[in-house]
Amino acid sequence: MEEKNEHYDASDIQVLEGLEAVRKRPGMYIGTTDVKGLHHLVWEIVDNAIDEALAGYCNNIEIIINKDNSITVKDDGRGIPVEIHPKTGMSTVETVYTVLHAGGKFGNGGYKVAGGLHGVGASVVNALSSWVNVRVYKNGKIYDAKFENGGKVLEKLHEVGECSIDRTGTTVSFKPDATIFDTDIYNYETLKVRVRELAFLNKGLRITLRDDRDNEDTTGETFIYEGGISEYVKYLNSTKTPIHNQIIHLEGEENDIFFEVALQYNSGYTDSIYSFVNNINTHDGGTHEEGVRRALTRIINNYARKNNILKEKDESLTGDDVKEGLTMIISCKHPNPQFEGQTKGRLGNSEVRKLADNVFSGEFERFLLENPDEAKIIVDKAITASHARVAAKRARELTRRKGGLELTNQWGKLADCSSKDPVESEIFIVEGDSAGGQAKQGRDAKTQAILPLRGKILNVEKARLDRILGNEEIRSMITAFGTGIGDEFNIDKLRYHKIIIMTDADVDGSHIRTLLLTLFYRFFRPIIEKGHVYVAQPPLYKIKHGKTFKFVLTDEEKDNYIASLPPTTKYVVNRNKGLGEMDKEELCLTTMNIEHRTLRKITIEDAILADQVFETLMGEEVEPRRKFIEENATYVENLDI
Ligand code: 1YM
Repeated sequence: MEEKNEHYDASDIQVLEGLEAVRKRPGMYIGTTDVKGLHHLVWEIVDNAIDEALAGYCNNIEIIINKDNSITVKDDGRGIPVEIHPKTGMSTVETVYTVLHAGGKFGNGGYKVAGGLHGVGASVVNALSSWVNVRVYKNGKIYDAKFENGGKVLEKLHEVGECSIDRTGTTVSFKPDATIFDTDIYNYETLKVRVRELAFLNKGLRITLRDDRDNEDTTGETFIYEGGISEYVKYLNSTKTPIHNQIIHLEGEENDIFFEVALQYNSGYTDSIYSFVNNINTHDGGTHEEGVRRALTRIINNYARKNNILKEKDESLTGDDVKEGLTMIISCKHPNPQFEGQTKGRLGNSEVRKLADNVFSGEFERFLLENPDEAKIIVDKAITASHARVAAKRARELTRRKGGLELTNQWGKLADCSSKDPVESEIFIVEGDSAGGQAKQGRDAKTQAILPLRGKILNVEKARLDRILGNEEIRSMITAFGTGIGDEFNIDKLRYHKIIIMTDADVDGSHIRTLLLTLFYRFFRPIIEKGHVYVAQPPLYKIKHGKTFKFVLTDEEKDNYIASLPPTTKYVVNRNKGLGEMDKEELCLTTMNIEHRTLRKITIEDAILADQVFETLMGEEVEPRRKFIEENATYVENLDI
């Protein structure tokens, strides 16, 4: 301390005590001292540059990971003020970098970040670094200040040269203190994800990220998005299938609170809704998100009713219905945000709810009126979601009410396997009581469960999904799976790792398969995605000659087999129409026995196709149905039209 210069006085003691408090309890200031905390330091410095961009003075930010794992952040803003600050007697640069909570006192206006106030993070970074260098370009001059060992002044702010009068900005380099952090190695990808996000959230701001550790000649990667959050939505939807072309972008401002939303629906069933306040992700939502959700639900309902898409008797669409397949970014810039909740991930300002609702409803309603085609797509999507929701609820109630497994051996009931190990357990869903009976007699009772379905109840064209879920065998199937359904679904509880659909090779069989795949796709999608669903392949032909016979799966196999017989051989070919045409030994040997059978694994594409077939078969209009069946004749095998 003796090395300190003559300016050392009572206020300096306060300063050092302040920084010492940060070093004693770093968690209180940056959350953790693991790799997350290490990266947090970068954002504390970058935030000051972003604030300068939000204030309208900075267009370019550069972040460099240096060879020694120190970080450099540069901006082309006004430069941190250099004059002596009346309260501290130090330059403002030093004040910002050594006095805790300094920023708020000096920054006038602007948007404050989550941790607290403008510029506050700089002193925290200094306290947790082994050295910090600050360079300011301002007034045609270049100034440096240097700190070491957790914020002790090594060189007070002083002029080091001259620059063009147009050249302004701040460059900060720092090396995190290795005695405080668990690791001192920065991860480029971690930085890149947030840099990209910051570029999306601040349209037109150019941010470059560079890693000099392996090679100093790299130019790094530059992120700049003139479209802002609309480009964010486009980026998020790039791996999905958008169902309308336009990305809807709405914005408004009131009392210095700036609010914007971008959204686009995709064909998926989950939503990707992210909200931000002053560039901070509000994981737990808050008033800005509530305002938008409320307005979105109300406006879509109003539009659907006005245009008679939703009839008087119809139930209203819920918030869940209108967010299915929705990709949306909500961004709010607020001069005085109140962050609430345990992780401060929720915006609390009540005035924002009204503002968000007003801005969103006005602009979104206008969009729907001006774009009737897109409006129809969006409303239809929500209505389909509401049907699925009602069906899932009904199914849940029904499976709950019936409860328990019915493990009796009567027709139409599940014959379970004795193994409790899902990995080796299989369930055959068999069309028809007679084939079901045969399968039960010939199965390997240890690992193979059998559930017969009575075909007549499953008249796909006439039954709606919710009615199908009311069907008793379907319900025992759902109960047997063990996973639950809808939002209670849990794949870890699946009792059989192979679910095998075994149906006849005719129209009814094809219908039942379509129905089951649709059902799985809508309510048990992960069992398809994880590869648990199969279709059994019963032989198509039985070729008899003398006392021997041979089962084959395809026409090609049949022709090859016949060609391989000696020339005078007499043979008879039977086409297998149904499973019931085989006796139980034949069925089990050819179709169920692990050694001899062929199973086809169902992919998500198979299931999507089945879902479309189902939708079209259910449709009220005859012409599209007819056309669809013609075009998909190979899939909807042998369907008479
Ligand atoms: C690489 C990090 O810190 N840039 C930066 C910081 C400030 C300003 C400009 C600035 C702010 C204001 C006026 C103001 C800060 N200034 C302060 C304080 N980049 C980086 N660029 N002039 C310049 O807010 O009025 C804190 S941060 F407090 F001194 F104003």
